[in-house]
Amino acid sequence: MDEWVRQAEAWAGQAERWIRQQPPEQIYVAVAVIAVTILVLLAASCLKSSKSNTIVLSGLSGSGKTILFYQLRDGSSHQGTVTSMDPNNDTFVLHSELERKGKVKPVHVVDVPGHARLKPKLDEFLPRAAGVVFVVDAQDFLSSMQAAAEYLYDILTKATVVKKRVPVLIFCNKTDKVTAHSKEFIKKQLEKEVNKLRESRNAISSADITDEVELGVPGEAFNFSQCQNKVTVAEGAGLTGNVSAVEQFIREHVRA
Ligand SMILES: Nc1nc2c(ncn2[C@@H]2O[C@H](COP(=O)(O)OP(=O)(O)OP(=O)(O)O)[C@@H](O)[C@H]2O)c(=O)[nH]1
Ligand SMILES: [Mg+2]
Repeated sequence: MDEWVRQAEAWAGQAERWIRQQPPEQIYVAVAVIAVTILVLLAASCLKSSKSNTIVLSGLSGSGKTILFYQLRDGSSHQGTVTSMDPNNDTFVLHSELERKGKVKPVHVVDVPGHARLKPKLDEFLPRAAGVVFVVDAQDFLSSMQAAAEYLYDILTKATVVKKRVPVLIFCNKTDKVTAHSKEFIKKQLEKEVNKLRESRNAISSADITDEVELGVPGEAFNFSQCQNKVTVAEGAGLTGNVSAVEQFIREHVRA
């Protein structure tokens, strides 16, 4: 043990002598480099921890956002809901992860009602979204298809969504019903409708266009893979608790 201490002292002495032999400028540069590196590492870790944990649930009225919100938080549909008049806004650990051991990061979930009057609320939450879930009623899809496409178009052309590449999950809900349409069908129809909207808006004089970002590739039929942000499609049913696709989406974009 003594020998080890002596050896360490000898090394320390050698190091001290070597440092004394170096020109002082070199020492200053080395200290500055170390300090800057520490600062950069600290800033990077702060940035990482300040990454948003907000997931926005959007979609037409009646598509099933509030039931989905309850399923994610409580693992229950609370025996039905009424049309929401205010956003549901809560930070919680996903119900499906309550039993999980180790560190689980809570998620901030906002359910923005589909009522037209409350649409501006979406602009309040989109800038801090780590992801957007766009809920579609897969059972009653055909009658609400145009309105759903318009709402989705509005989200996909928001500068905050495109520039920050906020991922969007189109969640085809109510697939517990046998008459529900498949996610493939819904995806195709929404792409067609968005394409129509894009063409009609491009035909309007550019002075009247309110879209913040142009969608798709000019001259090509629109499809979601042309979006700069990732747009994916999944299916499930909030009412029966089949929401694993949404939970997976959340975990992908809000790291535990
Ligand atoms: N069969 C079935 N019905 C569902 C499902 N999810 C929601 N519903 C029903 O759809 C209706 C609307 O659900 P909500 O969650 O209130 O819809 P919302 O999107 O919050 O509507 P707004 O608050 O008006 O924007 C309710 O009667 C639900 O019971 C589902 O997965 N399957
Ligand atoms: Mg609601």
